[in-house]
Amino acid sequence: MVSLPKLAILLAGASLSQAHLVFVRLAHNGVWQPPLRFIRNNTSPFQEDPSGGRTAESWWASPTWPTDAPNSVRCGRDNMGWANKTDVLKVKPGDTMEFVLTGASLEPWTWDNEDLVQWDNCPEGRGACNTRSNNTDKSIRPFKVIHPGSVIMHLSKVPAGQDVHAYDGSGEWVKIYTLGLEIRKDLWPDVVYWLPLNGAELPPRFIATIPKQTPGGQYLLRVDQSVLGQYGVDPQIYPSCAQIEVVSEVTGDLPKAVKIPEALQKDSPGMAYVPEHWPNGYTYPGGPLWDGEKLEQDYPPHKDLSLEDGPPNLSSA
Ligand SMILES: [Cu+2]
Repeated sequence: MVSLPKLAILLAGASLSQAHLVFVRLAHNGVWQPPLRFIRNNTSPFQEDPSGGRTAESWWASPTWPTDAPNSVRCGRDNMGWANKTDVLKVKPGDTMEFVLTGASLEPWTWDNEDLVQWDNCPEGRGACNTRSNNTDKSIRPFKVIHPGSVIMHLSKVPAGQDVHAYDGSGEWVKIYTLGLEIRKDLWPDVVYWLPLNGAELPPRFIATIPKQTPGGQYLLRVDQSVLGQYGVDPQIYPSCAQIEVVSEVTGDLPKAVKIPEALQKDSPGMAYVPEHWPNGYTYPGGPLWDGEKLEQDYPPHKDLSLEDGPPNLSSA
């Protein structure tokens, strides 16, 4: 019997109340853009889910759930209501795209308060911080990931004849980025280390590359931290979508991969903790990963360890 990582247990309660997050800002080739300029996001304090489902009315940073309205799962509650107010960012294949998140405690209507948030001159070139208090642990807290789970990014091409401002994401999505977990034998028996969570310290950067083979055209670029479902609690979804136009000589379509919300249901691969598959049978959520050439199953690099074999030899770890 494999024990669930202690950290996940400790955080399961917290994740429901205080640990929510929203990706609010992107950098293109390392240049930070104004918050939400290219990202559809409903920054109203209270948001409606048109399905009237589990999140019929939610606080702005509350999670989306797999059974919420399809469009809420794709790009966030009421994202179509904001699509027309969102600009389109021109990019090229090979360009990098980075996203930064804020926590639920940093509401958009407080963003002009410099005691809470800085958007410029942040340490290490990050896209959000609080520099008033020298970036101490307290001040970076709103920018942490406080859930176990992967950060993933997908592209969905706008169908011919449509404009990205009107596209609802009901077509195909292909994953171009995953930051998931590492197996750290020195943490035995809780060997699963979620890289976005980073022990609840400042998270790593979330930087994807637009694959060189990406055909020209308009796309939604979706970023999400899908929180692992466990103990009967459904997975949580924290999607944001940027509107981009890829300027490229390449023609055609992306490989067909997944539909959303179908690929992000609670029984979909990677969305929930499954004891008999943990961790060696674990697959990341959101379908296969496309590197521009190959579309491949997206696994963590954990095949070297079987928990059933007992503690690893730490001297060789
Ligand atoms: Cu949360």
